[in-house]
Amino acid sequence: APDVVCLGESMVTFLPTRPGRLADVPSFTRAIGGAESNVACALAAAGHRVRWVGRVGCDGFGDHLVETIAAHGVDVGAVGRDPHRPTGVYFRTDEDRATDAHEVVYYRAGSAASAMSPATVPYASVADARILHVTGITAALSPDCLALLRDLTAPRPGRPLVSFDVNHRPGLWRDGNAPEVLLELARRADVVFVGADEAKALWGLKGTGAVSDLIDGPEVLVVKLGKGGAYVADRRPESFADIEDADGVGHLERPPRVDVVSSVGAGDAFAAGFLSATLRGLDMRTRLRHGHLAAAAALTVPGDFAVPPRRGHADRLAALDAAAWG
Ligand code: KDG
Repeated sequence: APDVVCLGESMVTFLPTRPGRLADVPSFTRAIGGAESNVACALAAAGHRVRWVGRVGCDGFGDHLVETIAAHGVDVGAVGRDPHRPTGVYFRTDEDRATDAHEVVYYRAGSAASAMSPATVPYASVADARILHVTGITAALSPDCLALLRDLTAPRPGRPLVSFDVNHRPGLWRDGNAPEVLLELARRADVVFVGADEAKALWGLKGTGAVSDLIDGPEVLVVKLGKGGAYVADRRPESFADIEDADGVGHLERPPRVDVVSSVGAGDAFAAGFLSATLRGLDMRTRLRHGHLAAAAALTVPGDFAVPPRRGHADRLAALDAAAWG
């Protein structure tokens, strides 16, 4: 049985061969993207048993995704193939280093993955995992995909622990209902990852306390503050002893300083590092540090995914004293 099942759409990703406006970029390099399969590949690299559940077309791009993700050591046996719908694709430009702004265009409306539903993805494909990792991207893909997320995360006996990354992608939400849908899904999860920037854009919240008050369901809430670090609120009663902050509600851990090449995929890497350390029963500070280390790997490559440091290496880096950390 897998330690983690990651469920969501993966896409062939086209990275620009030079900076500038999308309108001016003459050629692109093929890579792969997809928040959930990024998490799956990083968890596999950290030595965990991982399954990716998604849906791709019966086309060469679908083959490429399945083969590449499998080559990272992820079980792809439950990936669906849709004979009528294509594999999703997306293009992006380089980030502006000062503002992080970049252009993204998705060709994924009507994709194979948008046909994921309770009918096409059986609960059995996730039921045997310890953790089910999903994100808010799936909620925006189609009404069927949202119904699937609601079905898989509904309370039921023996359900895997649900990890939910809010992953607000404004370009995918057409109806203006992202704030309510993403809050509903976050509240029913066990572990939630959210960027402070996302919480501000979605719910007008400022400050980790406000986020923690609004998203009041999950036992573990991680609020990511970018260069400011990541904050965890741990509400499991038995683990309050871990918590070191003066206010008694959480812990902030700063990231190592790196020269950022592209921030796309850093959140996925962070989630993978944190979940890996969670599976290993490590304390909250160490979970945050493993998140930061995996994120640092992703931040320093142009693509959406970077292989994180191996487990033993990450353990040694996480054990460096405070001066080595931002
Ligand atoms: O987190 C990185 C993802 O955003 C990227 O790989 C593509 O899944 C993707 C999306 O929907 O934007």
